[in-house]
Amino acid sequence: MPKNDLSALPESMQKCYRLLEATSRSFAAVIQALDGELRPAICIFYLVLRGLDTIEDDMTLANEVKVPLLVDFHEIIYKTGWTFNGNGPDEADRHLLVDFDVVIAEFLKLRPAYQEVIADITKRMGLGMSKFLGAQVHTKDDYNEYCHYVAGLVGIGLSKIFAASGLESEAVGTSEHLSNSMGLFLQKTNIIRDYLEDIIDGRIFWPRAVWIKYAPNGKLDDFRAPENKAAALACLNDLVTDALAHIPDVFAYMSSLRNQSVFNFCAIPQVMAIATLALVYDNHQVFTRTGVKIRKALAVKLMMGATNMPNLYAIFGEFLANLESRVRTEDPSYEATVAAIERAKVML
Ligand code: PS7
Ligand code: MN
Ligand code: MN
Ligand code: MN
Ligand code: MN
Ligand code: MN
Repeated sequence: MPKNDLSALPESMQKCYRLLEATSRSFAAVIQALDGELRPAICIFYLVLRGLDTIEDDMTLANEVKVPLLVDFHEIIYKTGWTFNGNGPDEADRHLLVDFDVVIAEFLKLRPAYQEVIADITKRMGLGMSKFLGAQVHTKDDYNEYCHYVAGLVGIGLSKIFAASGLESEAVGTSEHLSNSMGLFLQKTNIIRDYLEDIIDGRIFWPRAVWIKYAPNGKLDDFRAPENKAAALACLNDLVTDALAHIPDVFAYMSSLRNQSVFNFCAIPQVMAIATLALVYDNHQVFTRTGVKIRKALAVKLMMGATNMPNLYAIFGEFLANLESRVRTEDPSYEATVAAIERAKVML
């Protein structure tokens, strides 16, 4: 079957691909390009987690309603006909849950090996999300733990599905530390970039142990004021430096892949993340406007280029050199940032 001909599929699977296109900014094309059984399995995995994240992100839901939904979501995906009429971060996400019965119908048709991975990851992510509804991200360990629940587990689950398909080695499925790092690099980039959006929504994911070192009056919100620009940039650059530390694991994981469609699927979010980290590094716009994003033309260039290890190294090398050219000796993280860049560059 040609990869974009959906007409031979059941109506409910066609509907799932339409929900995927409506809800994912960057994943729809790469998921539809995956080989064989991975295409429906990863599409459904995406929609299940997008549904769970829509509940997490729904700030109109009382925690007494939200917590049981998050914790029980791994059982909900087995309930034929279940739907939910709530308020997602946007209309497409809300609509996904209104039509969630089709996702469940297609989930139940997947091979049990895929269903078990998806249910296990959904269970652990829902529990982790609920734990952090009532807890703050105090320490760096908390920060790594939250990112593990919402993104590291995605990497671990994806890797187990890749291995179960036979398209990737068993080792990919068992290297959980590297899979976790793949997710943490994406999630930390998202959290750093979304400083203002998350504050406006009443959520804080920046770890207190880091920002308290810089916030002049002990409030994260202080970084928005123009007079606190130096402190804000110092904190931002500290967090970018922390994220850069995952790059060696990203290279090790990517080097272990052998299927081209899996490689492209994994590489594209990673190159978008390094480009985003370079964009936000030492950039005061993070504190003054929402939606700081790489240019569309750059995104297209990166997506087309990230197809093999030499090209992946070349793309990362370019952004690492750009970062290195912009470090300031007055920055409190200066030495740590240079060290993190050097540790990544020796692998190029
Ligand atoms: C199953 C393809 C490729 C080994 C929906 C892809 C929140 C950054 O925090 O809503 O709400 O602002 O912007 C994707 C590892 C996960 C991590 C995750 C599922 C890469 C729901 C992506 C994506 C692992 C939990 C952006 C993690 O959402 O975030 C599939 C390898 C979903 C990946 C969340 C965050 C994604 C994210 P927030 P967003
Ligand atoms: Mn979320
Ligand atoms: Mn979200
Ligand atoms: Mn804590
Ligand atoms: Mn975000
Ligand atoms: Mn995110």
